Amino acid sequence: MAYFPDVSKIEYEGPDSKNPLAFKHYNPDEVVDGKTMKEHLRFSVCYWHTFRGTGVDPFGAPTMIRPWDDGTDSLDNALRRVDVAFEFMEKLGVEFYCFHDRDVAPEGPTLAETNANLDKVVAHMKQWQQQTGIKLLWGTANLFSHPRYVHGAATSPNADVFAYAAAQVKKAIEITQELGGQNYVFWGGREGYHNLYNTDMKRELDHLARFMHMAVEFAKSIGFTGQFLFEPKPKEPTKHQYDFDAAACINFIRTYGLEDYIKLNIETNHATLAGHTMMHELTYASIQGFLGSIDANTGDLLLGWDTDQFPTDVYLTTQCMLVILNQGGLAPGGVNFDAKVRRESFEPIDLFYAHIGGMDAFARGLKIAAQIRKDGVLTDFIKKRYRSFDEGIGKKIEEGTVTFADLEKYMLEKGNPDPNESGRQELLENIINEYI
Ligand code: XUL
Ligand code: CO
Repeated sequence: MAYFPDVSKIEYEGPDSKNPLAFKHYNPDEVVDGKTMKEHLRFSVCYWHTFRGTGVDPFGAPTMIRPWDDGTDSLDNALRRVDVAFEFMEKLGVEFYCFHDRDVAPEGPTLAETNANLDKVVAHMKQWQQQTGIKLLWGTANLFSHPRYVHGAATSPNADVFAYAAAQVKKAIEITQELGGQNYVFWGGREGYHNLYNTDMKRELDHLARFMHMAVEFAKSIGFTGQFLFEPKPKEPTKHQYDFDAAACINFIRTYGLEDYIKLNIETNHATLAGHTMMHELTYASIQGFLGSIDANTGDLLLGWDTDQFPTDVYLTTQCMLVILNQGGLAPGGVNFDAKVRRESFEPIDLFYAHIGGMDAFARGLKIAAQIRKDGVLTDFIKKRYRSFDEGIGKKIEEGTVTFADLEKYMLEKGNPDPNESGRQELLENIINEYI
């Protein structure tokens, strides 16, 4: 049975095509900078927005028209949704998907029944994976929707809630392994606080670290070799999330001795909520060896919350791809569209338009970034800008062979520093515009 009867496989038709159901730039097997686009981009569809998004907002009821969904929390409905998801992903031509445990299967009255539901749906997903070749980029656990997690999961003051969350993550790692998942994500959920009058921050952070160590130890014990990823976000749902930004996450990971096991999954709208650009977050994570994967989306310039829109801005995707190419790619991570269609875009076909647009925007970003790098436009300028550290006193500073006293002597003899040079920001912005 076809759930998208009016859509056939989305093909690459090139930049001149006017077909809204075709790629203009994403040409999976085209080689760019030594790898195919498919290998560079490793696109992933997210289950929660694309197959569970209802369009509900704080002011209004669900709007999405999803003819396949009977609106119940039944197992049948969940199993049918898997059929829909795989038809969608196959037609779109993405290689990967991601999900939370609770996106795919209904919660039962007990943990045992919930796990049994999950096993049934996972078996169905596994069949579809085998049939289509679509793979799991990452799995994760939803530790934030159920009321038991009102005060957080691993940072809850209630030890039983911590235990429940641990049981849930154990199962989520098991099913991720069962499906051959290449990564496992921790996003903070409600790990944070609303008020410090009632919060023991030190104890909560210690608990969160203990939780992650247990996850890593469990993964090891079952031979799960996927990469663990921590996803920064500064606020929402709590006022202050502990996984605030890349810097805070890396500090947490290092403080608690988790640096050999966990990298970061960087999301655009989370970066901007933290007052950073995506390029800043990617660069910060990458230079320290922590950039593992990305959640591709975008916020809205005029709205201060996590709108999770599909990325269509080619400047943004170019900046992402510059950093990703600089570090030699994302694998085993990928580009996961943690993005949702607007509640006004309620027809099933909008799901295709949204993903096609995001994939084309990233394909363009990839091609543009590869050309910028090939021409050495930024790298040559930056190399030249720091050349005073390539020899003489600068070289000694970098090598750590001079002291404050040596530098004082050097400057007393020299009298004044060599003159500064222009940073040429406007010129470089003009040059980048020429590529875009
Ligand atoms: C929430 C968010 C999550 C994570 C996975 O803002 O981004 O969907 O990506 O839990
Ligand atoms: Co995300």
